[in-house]
Amino acid sequence: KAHTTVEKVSFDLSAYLSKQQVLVEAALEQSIYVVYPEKIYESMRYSLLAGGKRLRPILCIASCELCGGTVEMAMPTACALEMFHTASLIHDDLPAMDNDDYRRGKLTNHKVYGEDTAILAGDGLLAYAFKFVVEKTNKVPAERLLQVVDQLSYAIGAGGLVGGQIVDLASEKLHNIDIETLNFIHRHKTGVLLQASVVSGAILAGANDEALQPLSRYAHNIGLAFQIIDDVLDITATTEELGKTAGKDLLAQKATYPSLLGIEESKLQAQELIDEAKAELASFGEKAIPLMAIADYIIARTH
Ligand code: GRG
Repeated sequence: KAHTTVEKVSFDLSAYLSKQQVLVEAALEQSIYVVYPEKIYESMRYSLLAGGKRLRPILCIASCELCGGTVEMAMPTACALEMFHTASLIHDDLPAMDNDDYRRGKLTNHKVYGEDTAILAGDGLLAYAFKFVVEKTNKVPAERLLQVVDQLSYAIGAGGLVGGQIVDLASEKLHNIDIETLNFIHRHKTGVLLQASVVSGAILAGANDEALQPLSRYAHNIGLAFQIIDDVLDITATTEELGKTAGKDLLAQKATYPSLLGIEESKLQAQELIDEAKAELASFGEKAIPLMAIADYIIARTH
């Protein structure tokens, strides 16, 4: 298979990720200023700049570069993707949803600013993300920008994040959910935005369908693998921290990939998805090394 040859090329992924993270962080830092009414801008900035891996922006930039575009072309969309992601996390953490006190190692938005402001901070980020893409993107034809806006709006709506979240909420009340429902939830809560990240980067660079299709399948596969690994890490971290009984309790409590398939089978399936994702990139040759390495990172990550 073609991807085994590229694996031999040495590529320092952690250096690549840190470099991209620094660029994204700098762009995000400048994306929102605090003006009157200060409270809303402060709360939007609080969550947007609370850290995180910046995976979606990095995927967008990598895909844009793979298709012949530049970092500059992709950056406003990359920032918008992080704004969407952050908005969804703020809302997900609310008492009416997951009711979490901590996110990215810091107090959640509603814990700091109150529930009312946290709802508005999510709304503000959602709206501003579109404005940011339209206003800040340079050197990209308007038609491409329109396609990007189409991709993004689909990904955050009922066809994506919102749709995944509502099925997730409904399934929490059930004891057993099947693997199809679990796949639906993760595909929509995670996969669709990762897909939009990769596809919008490629669109900005002017990629044609021949390039967009395999990239879209790549993103779909890494999205599901990402979630499977997340579930596995949840169990293994709980077992390490609190002992075997706690790990088993967690396995029994929630419908996750490890609880439906077992830990080993879950890892195998994730590896298969990663292999398939990398195979999709074969026709791009060495230029696809960053995206290949990101796929490997998803399965190798430990937190
Ligand atoms: C407001 C757009 C919007 C949606 C509302 C609340 C909701 C509907 C959807 C929730 C979606 C959700 C919480 C998905 C989980 C996505 C996920 C995999 C989060 C973890 O992502 P990482 O690991 O996190 O990339 P960091 O912190 O590194 O960015």
